[in-house]
Amino acid sequence: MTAESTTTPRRALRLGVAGPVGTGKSSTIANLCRALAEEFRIGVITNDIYTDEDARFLRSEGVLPEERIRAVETGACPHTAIRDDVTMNLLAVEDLERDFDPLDIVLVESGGDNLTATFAPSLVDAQLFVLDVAGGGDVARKGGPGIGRADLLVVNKIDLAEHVDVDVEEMLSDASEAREGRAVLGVSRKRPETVDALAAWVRELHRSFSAGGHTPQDPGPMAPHFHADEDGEGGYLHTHEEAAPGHSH
Ligand SMILES: Nc1nc2c(ncn2[C@@H]2O[C@H](COP(=O)(O)OP(=O)(O)O)[C@@H](O)[C@H]2O)c(=O)[nH]1
Ligand SMILES: [Mg+2]
Repeated sequence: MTAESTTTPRRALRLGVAGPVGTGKSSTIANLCRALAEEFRIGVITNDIYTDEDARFLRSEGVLPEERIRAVETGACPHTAIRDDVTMNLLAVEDLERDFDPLDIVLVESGGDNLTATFAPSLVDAQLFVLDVAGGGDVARKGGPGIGRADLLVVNKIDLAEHVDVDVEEMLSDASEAREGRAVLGVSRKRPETVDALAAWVRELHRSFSAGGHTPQDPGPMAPHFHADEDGEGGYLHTHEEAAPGHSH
């Protein structure tokens, strides 16, 4: 066991939530707020490409005071804002922490895209990667930095597994193998015990963070990926090299 220092961090625990579009990042944040809002003062930053849809969804869920949910509109490349140049997000997080001081936890939702997006450790202290069973049982085996090395992999919507012919136990065990034993949780908002397990993981992370015993891990840079042009014609291949600040298209 590592020794935990007695210095308490002044700021909130910053927890990123990444994963492909539609897997349930916003729902995961809503679940966590519902489960933890009485214990922790929580704030939320959402990242959308062009809209504040996710922030509006979360406000409509009524899980937090509306003003504690803010949107960052990232423009064309949603990953850049959570990985290469995190300035917009860091400012948003710091403003939120200042305006609602003291906050205990700030959840940052990435603009969903594909399997490649991860948060820079300079923006978040820890990150969840969210997959769902509807994306197919194989996806957990495909790996990538988020699936392989995020602090926690959430396999969401396990209530749907039987409808899409996915064996949840097998998917979870494949994921565990791909992650070399790092944490994996099967979750459904329709199964309260799974949401409780997710909340317990965050509670433990917060305890460790507050005790000074948590070290942010970098899942690694994004794999090269393809962006379609806005007119739908053509596109470009795009890399985010670890050593290169910013990137060229
Ligand atoms: N059946 C089921 N649907 C879910 C669950 N979690 C999220 N969803 C649905 O999945 C869709 C996408 O969820 P959302 O949180 O917006 O995904 P995001 O794009 O990753 O933020 C929505 O229609 C949700 O209602 C779940 O546990 N079970
Ligand atoms: Mg969302």
